[in-house]
Amino acid sequence: RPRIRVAVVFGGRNSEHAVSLLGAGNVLSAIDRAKYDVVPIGIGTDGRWVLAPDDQRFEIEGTELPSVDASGTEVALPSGAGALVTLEPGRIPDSLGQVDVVFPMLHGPFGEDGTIQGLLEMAGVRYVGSGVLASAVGMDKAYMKAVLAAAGLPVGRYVVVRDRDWRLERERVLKEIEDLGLPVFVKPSRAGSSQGISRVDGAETLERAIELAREHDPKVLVEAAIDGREIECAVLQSPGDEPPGASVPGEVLVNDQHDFYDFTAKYIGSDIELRVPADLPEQVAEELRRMAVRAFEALGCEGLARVDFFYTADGRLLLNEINTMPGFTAMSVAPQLWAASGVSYSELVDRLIRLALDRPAGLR
Ligand code: G1L
Repeated sequence: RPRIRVAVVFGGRNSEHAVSLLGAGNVLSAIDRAKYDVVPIGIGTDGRWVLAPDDQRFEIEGTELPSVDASGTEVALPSGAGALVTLEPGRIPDSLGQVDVVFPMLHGPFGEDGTIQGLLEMAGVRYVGSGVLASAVGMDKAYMKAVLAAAGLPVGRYVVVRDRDWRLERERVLKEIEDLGLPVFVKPSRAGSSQGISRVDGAETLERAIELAREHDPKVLVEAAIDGREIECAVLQSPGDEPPGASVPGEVLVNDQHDFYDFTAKYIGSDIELRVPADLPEQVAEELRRMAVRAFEALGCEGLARVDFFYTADGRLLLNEINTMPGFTAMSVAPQLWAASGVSYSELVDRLIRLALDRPAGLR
């Protein structure tokens, strides 16, 4: 039986380059080499695609974050079968080559926002994880909230501040935000990370927070703060016609001086703790898992997603967000939740690849 060729694509021109490499490094180590031939493809911070050496260990050294080594063999082969490509600004690849399946591990703009998925659709190459629409919706918090709410799922109150509204109708926008009360969280609507996010406790810092978020995205989301425990659940597509499955829920405990679950806390510092399973009444855990699956289906997700909730003191569950490309090192939340649910990291990687290979071509 011919071995299956899997291209793992990682890196990219965005702030989460290093996060992507850490995840890709873990996938490269966990992937079953007896079943799969692996083609590691790195995208440098300059946007160049390179065929990376397969022995690469992506680790944080001191405070130095890992980055794609641009000295790798540049991926530039003729078009048609067997071809891989160089991606330069303003040029799209001729072909993504002779691989059976691509495992995209790219965060943020040009990664999890549906663009690489679209590129792969056009090239007729199968890939792991959600498709174009779910990826794009999952990347844009304003649309994500709208889709979740339209599916009847409980989301917190929020205001979307679009570029034009902010420039021309600021007073009206500020009034609308006032109705959310304080504190509020101000976030770029689309951004791969926690960058540009701030918590606003007083009206005098709101405008500054919006301006900061606008440095990352002209579309900004302002959310009413929700006082509740942070519970997360991972949803995994099932083979065939079986409905997706939900992991045991876990609770994220942030135990430090960080203002909230910020970029450093999330990826570099180890000052967050995941309690698995979350200490919840049985019916609440069951309801949460059902809601997680409904969220997955509302966006039309595929493969894996992580769904984040708030559980309030008065016993309500609210959906905070769904992440179609959650952190994916073996120690990340979604893999940990599946490990606690009986699916090891390497099994998870294998299941995701098989789901992608089994995916029918065309519309779904
Ligand atoms: F398996 C999926 F769904 F395809 C998948 C793909 C990528 C899940 C999670 C990720 N995560 C990432 O690519 C990352 C950018 C967070 C790096 Cl770990």
